[in-house]
Amino acid sequence: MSFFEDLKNNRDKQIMAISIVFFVLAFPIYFGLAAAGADGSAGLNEVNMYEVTGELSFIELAAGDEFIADGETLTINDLSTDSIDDAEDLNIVGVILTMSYTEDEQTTSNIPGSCAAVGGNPADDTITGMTMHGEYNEAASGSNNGDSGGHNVESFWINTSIVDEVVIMSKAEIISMVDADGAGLGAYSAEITVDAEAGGAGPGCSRSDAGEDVVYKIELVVFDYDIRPFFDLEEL
Ligand SMILES: [Ca+2]
Ligand SMILES: [Ca+2]
Repeated sequence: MSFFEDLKNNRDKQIMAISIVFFVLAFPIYFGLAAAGADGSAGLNEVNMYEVTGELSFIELAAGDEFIADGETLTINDLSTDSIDDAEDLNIVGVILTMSYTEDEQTTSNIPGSCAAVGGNPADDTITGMTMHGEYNEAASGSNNGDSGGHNVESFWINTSIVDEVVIMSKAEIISMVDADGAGLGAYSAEITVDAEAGGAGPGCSRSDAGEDVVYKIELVVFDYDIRPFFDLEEL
């Protein structure tokens, strides 16, 4: 028996078929009306329930690997969004300086090889990074814990608190919070400072710490946002 013949004779299947047709028609109509109400004629200033989502991407401005002497500062200058094609079309919302480092201390002794025997431990070095862009400066310190480590400096000039959230606001308000509106364009620079500490050593042995090797990367953060009317499916 074909599906249609079966359908003619089977009341349950008829009800099911009618229900399917109803929902197939009803859902697009409901969403169409709701979307029109929330989005279309309502305009930018109408307050509604919106879901704020988006995707982050990163553009490398600079990267390197430098030995920075104890007490010295490495300055990374002359960075600019002028080096990026169509930068003005991108929503550049922040900058991230990523650093990683190890530990290098020298042990010396009058008796060759004796330092390995008498031990001693390295002392922690402090590595401080800073990003600068117009009025937006951010700094953060990390430690190699006498071994290795890494940390980031993250600087954002948008309000990230509403990203991936459902909010009751106007589209204009949301845009003012997540759109950098050109604030990410222009010059950038960064600084990395090392404060090295030498650990203790056993008798007849001494330790020194001249600084630290820091691997760094400076990236712009681009946020491609999406503001959609939000419908609570449980309320349908
Ligand atoms: Ca050290
Ligand atoms: Ca060191």
